[in-house]
Amino acid sequence: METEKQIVNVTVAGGYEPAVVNLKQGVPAEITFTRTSDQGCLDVVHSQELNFSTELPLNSAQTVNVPTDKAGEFAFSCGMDMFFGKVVVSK
Ligand SMILES: [Cu+2]
Repeated sequence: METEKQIVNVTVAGGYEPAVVNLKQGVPAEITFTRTSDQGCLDVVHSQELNFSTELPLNSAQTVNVPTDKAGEFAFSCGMDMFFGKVVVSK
């Protein structure tokens, strides 16, 4: 059986676009963040709940793996917790 993978691109420019990422439970997922603006303080994106933290060099796509074993809503934010997005994992 072929394993499918969910790949979501999020643009980071004064916030997260899209700010809500919908994922299916149990299917491996990754989010690719690309920061395209120097606006704000979004050079780090992290999530305690999703267990990732990564620097976002300008105009450089950075991919993180996102666990989808548990359904629910999980926040991610900039390094200073000023800008927020969320991942919604559902069946
Ligand atoms: Cu910030």
